[in-house]
Amino acid sequence: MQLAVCPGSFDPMHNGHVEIIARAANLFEEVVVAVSANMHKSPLFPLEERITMAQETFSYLKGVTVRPLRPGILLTDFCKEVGASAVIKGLRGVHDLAYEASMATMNRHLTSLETVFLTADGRYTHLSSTLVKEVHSLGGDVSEYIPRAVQKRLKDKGHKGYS
Ligand code: COD
Repeated sequence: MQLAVCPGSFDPMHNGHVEIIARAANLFEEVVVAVSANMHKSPLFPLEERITMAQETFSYLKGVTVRPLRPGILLTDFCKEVGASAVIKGLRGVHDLAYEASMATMNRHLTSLETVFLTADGRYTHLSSTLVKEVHSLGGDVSEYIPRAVQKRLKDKGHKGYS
């Protein structure tokens, strides 16, 4: 069975992530969305809520499951645990490539884990979770960029009081 892991912080998940994961589900029999607990700064959404939003978003897609990527675990060890043969990453441009290529090489050296890069859809190359949060916090409408499961919860946060 071909299984791939799509890891990320997903704080929150946006349509750039959703599009990459949906395409991964066309390539692999099973896709595990690994939601990282290990954030350098405190997330807007707690891990449990980020997992719930991802589960709701992908409930329609056969073969896609959502799991926490617990703190202190290497991605390569997580992939071994779930039996993944590859990691999937989305690339928005050369900036992402520079950052992601070194992680991909390190992961391959650690356990022969391969990374498959999918180029971001043109509609979402400018999109990041940070930008979604910033625009929303300043009163901008980001609803066209985030799945329904995130829209409601982001609205509940109001517009002010977070960065
Ligand atoms: N379009 C397409 N794809 C996108 C877009 C977009 N607009 N935005 C982001 N993506 C993709 C990128 O591939 C990105 O990697 C992924 O979505 C997730 O994005 P984020 O921002 O939610 O996640 P990150 O970058 O914070 O996640 C980092 C990881 C959790 C993947 C990383 O830190 C990790 O692997 N941690 C595990 C610990 C480990 O093993 N460290 C050593 C690595 S060598």
